[in-house]
Amino acid sequence: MTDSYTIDVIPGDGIGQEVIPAATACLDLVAERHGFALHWRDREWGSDYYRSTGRMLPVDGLEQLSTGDAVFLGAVGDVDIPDDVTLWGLLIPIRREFEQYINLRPNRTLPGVPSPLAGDRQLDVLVVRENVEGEYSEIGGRFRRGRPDEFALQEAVFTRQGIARVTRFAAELAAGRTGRLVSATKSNGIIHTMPFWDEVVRETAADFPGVTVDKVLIDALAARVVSAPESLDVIVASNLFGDILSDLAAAVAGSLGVAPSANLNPEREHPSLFEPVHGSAPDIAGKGWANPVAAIWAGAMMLRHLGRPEAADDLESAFGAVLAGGTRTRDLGGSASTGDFTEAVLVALRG
Ligand code: GGG
Repeated sequence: MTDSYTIDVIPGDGIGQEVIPAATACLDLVAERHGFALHWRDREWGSDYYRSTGRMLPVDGLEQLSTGDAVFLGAVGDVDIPDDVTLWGLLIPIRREFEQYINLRPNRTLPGVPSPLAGDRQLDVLVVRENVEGEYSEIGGRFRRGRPDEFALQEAVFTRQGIARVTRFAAELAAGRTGRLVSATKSNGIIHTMPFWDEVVRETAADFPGVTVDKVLIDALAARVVSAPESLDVIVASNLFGDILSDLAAAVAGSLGVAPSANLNPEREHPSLFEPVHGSAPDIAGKGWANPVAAIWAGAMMLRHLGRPEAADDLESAFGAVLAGGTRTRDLGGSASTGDFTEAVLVALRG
C-alpha cells in the first residue's frame, strides 16, 4: 500500500477558503496517526483567478489534475460573476473530463445536530445523483433576443449507458443496505426523457434480485423526504433532481453545513473529487462562521476512496464526538467559530 497520496486542493470561493484549510488540518493529523501522508498541491483557481485571467482554471488545469490521486474542492460561486460561468468554468469540466458520473451524497441525522424532525426521528438517506448528463446540458440557446417573442431553449440529455451505470451503482449500494431503492422521476409531465429513465432503471435493477425499486414522482418524493424520511434509504436521481433532493435531505438532517459529497469515477481510471455540498456562501464568507463538518466529512469520504477506511472512521468518529459533545457552529444554533470547531476535532483526534 502506498504511504503518500497526491491531492489537488482547490479551496475556490467564499467559505471554501475557510473550510478547506480546516479540513486539511484534520486530514493531515489523521493521516500522520495512520502512518501515511497527504501531499497537497495547492490550486488557487476559482473566481479570483477568473478576475485576473478570464478563466476559472488554467488552460492545462485538467491535465494538471489528471496526475493526482484525488481532488479536494471547497466551493465555487461569486456575487460578481454569473453562476453559470463559475460552475461551468470549474466544477463541471472536472466532473466531465474525469468521468465522475456518480455524485454520492450521504445525509443522516447526527447526535448533537438539531434537526427539524420531531422527537427522536432519524434520517439516513443516500442520494446517488447522475453527475455528467441529464438536465445539466450545454445544448440550447437564447433566441430572438430583445424581441417580444424571445425564448430560451435548454435540452436535457439522457443516455442508456448513463442511466444504466448510475442505476447499477445505486442498486449495489442498496443491496448492501436495506435493499430498497427509490428512483426519482417525473414521467407524467416530462414525456420523453423520464419514461426512458424509468425504463432503463427498471431493466438495470432487474439484475439485482434482492433490490426492490420504487419509482416516485419527484414532487411527491420531495414531500416524503420531509414527512417520512424513515421510509427512504437509497435514492437514484438525475443530475438536477439529485441536486435538489440532497440539499433538501441535508436541511432535514440539520444543515447544509454537514452535507458531504463525492464525485466518483468508480472505475478509478481518473481522479475522483470530494467537496462539501454547500456553495461559497458569500453572505458569511470571511466571518469565521462556516461549518467545516461537510468539508471534513468529504475528506473522510476521500480517505475511504483512497483505501484508508480506518483513518476515515477515526475522522468521522472525531467530528461526530465533537458535535455530540455540544460544540456547534452558528448554522446549528451554536457559537463555535470554524477555528474553534476544527481545534476541537484536532483535540479529539489526538485522543
Ligand atoms: N461545494 C461545491 C459548490 O460550490 N457547489 C455549488 C454548486 O452550485 N454546485 C452545483 C452542483 O453541484 O451541481
